[in-house]
Amino acid sequence: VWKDGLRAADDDVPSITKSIVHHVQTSLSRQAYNLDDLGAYQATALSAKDNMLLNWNETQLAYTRKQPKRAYYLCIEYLMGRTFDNALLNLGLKDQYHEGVGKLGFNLEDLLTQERDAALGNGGLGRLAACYLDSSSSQELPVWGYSLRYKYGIFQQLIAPDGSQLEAPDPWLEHLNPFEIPRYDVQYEIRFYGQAERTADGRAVWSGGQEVLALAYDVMIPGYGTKNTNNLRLWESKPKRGFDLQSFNAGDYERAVEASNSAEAITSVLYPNDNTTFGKELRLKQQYFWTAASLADIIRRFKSLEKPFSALPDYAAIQLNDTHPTLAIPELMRILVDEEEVPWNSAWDIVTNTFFFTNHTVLPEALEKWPVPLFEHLLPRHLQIIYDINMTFLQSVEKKFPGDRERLSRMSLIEEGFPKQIRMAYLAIIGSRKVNGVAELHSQLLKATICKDFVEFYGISKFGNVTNGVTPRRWLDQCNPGLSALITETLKIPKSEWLKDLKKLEGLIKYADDPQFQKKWAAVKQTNKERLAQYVEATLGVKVNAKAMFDVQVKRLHEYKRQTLNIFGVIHRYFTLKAMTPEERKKANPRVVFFAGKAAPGYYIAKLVIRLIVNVARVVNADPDTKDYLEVYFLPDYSVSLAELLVPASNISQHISTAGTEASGTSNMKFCLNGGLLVGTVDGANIEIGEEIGEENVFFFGHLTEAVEDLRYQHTYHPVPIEQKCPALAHVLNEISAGKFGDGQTYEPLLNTVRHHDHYLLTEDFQSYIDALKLVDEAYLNQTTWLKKSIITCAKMGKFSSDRAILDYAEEYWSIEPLKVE
Ligand code: DL6
Repeated sequence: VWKDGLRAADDDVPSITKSIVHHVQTSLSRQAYNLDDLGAYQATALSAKDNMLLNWNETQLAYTRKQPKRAYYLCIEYLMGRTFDNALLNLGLKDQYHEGVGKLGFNLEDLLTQERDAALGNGGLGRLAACYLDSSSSQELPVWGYSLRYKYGIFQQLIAPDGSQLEAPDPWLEHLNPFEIPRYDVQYEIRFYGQAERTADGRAVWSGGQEVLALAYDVMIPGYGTKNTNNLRLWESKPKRGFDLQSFNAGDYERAVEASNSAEAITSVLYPNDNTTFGKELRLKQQYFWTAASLADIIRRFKSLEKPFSALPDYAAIQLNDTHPTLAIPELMRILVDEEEVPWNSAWDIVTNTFFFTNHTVLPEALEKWPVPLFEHLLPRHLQIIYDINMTFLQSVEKKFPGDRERLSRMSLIEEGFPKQIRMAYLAIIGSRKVNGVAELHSQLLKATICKDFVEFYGISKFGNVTNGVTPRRWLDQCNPGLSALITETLKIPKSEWLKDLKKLEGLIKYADDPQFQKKWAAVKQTNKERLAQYVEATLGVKVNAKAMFDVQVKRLHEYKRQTLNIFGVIHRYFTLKAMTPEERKKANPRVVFFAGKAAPGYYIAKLVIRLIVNVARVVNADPDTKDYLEVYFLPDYSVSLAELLVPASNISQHISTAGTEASGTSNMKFCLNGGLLVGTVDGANIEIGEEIGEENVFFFGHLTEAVEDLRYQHTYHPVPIEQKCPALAHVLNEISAGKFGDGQTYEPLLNTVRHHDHYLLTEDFQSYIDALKLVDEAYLNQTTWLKKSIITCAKMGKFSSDRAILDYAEEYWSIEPLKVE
């Protein structure tokens, strides 16, 4: 029996309390009478896990029995956030657990906050992967994720007394993790270094070097309103042989544990870089360790079907999420050619029909290249394979474009230089069946830049677009229960219907002008703002004016994302308010500006931006003249959980990258889905959001992508002093220099990025940005039209459900079909 189509009816409250108490006494070996919130959370989560396990087992059994084609999503980051609340929602057991936990003297909301975020990702790329897993289960698609079980996730961000970012480790596995299953029965040996000897038959033997073990941990991914529960398999590195007994016996303990430390180091920490490469050997080791273990697992599963290797593409689609897993291409060639004795050409056919590649950025600094000497040292056989692939590929290019030597050198997998470098994106393109970008503009830019030669070589049909999406379960229902309830009540259909078919939100449009509905809509937003204000008070000890407009920019700190434009805009606003008489000020729209986000620890300029924001906040918030009209906060340690508080509370959010730099953006989708309006440039998915909800509901500003190249040229070759180009911005920069917000010298390197070259074109966009913010103020004064915009924005966001995106991948790329677990 299923209630609301969501769950088996035997999960009643008494059974739930019984199972929680059982876990307290057995799994935790504790007594119920002196249990704290942490213990109560662990026992309750273990009880929910039992429920998930049944579904997970049945799902895996169904896949094994019915042998559908499966997709494997290889992503080096999964930014999962908390699992528990999502698990209860997807299982349809939230109310029962609420009551059951209450009967035991606890409050479910308190227990939920005991869970630490699984922060195994940096930003958009990792969070997208997490949304896609949720959607794959919810859409009953046979998809598994593969990644690494980092012992330390993204660092915890602290703010030092001088305002700068400090980093602390994130030991997220310190306590029991109720949601993972160690699989001691699933282990693979992975080799590094050593020698590769070619044999006469075109194969090779790779031997020697270091061998480590990959041990699997499974994380269950429950679907919403279905039993289907997919799997995320995370690999942990282990030494193959505990420690070196000989050294140990000789009393050399350091040496004895050296090998084991070096093995364990592979999955010890997530690299904290977003949209930039990090050419370290350990990073390359991580990439190979993960792709080799995942492929070994996929091939073992395929071999159990007892089909010829030529059938691999009929049973497996492997998605390369950005270039990080590109080593899977030469690794599959190695397995097929060296181990399974498949002839080279047949192996290449199999490979190029199995892999799919998504690019997530056109920023040159994020394009992965590995120096040949480093690569050869770590993976000697893979280098041979890459050279062989390159030779055959360049021969075919030569055949199509005879005598075009420039083209050959442009398209080669090996970039000439000292040292030579391997171009991973090119390897991913030529080794994949299809390639896509993550928003319309981004996919167009890809075809015109990185992929241009490849489009000319392969034809356009190999290159497509899948616009990103976000899961409405976490990013509406879970984070904004008030809005979810209002939507369900208004649409008069079960929640489970619109949450799985987000276009149904369009049913709200007819209420957009209804004063009663608007009132309820506004009340939900106000409650969410107060909830955020309480959080700020609890963490920063300051009272926020929750009646003011909440203006939010939260994302990784990056020059291209232009948090600088925002903070310079804030300073400009502050000066404008200061220059007003008290009477004039009373007409101003009070605004609270929130920033949050982490900077890569080695990214000097990004860290300076944080420092500036914190110090501007100190000055502005302490000024009695302007305090009622402008507040600024930098909320430390941005995370998925913090986003779940910020997103529902925004009146406007800012997505203001230089045109052509943000591949898509996904938080823009989350804010709009929660009825927050968007201030943005004509970039990434902002454009498609504008197309869906109507440009009149978005505050667009700034130059278009087509103008960017020319403007940069002007800045380099015909620079105009900033005082002339943009006096308002020049004034802001001069005041910072003069020490208005603490020692001006500190910020000079940051200010100089704008004064000279201005690669991200702040001077070009500043005035139109200020004008757009002015329009926001005017629009906000008329709450009736504002609320209408807010309602329409939410109602028209159906396209941006990750369910739509994952179905696009399933149909247009992977050719997999839903398989319902009965
Ligand atoms: O596609 C997900 C996300 C986009 O929304 C962002 O616009 C884009 O910046 C981000 N890209 C990366 C690139 N990572 N690497 N390497 O994170 O992807």
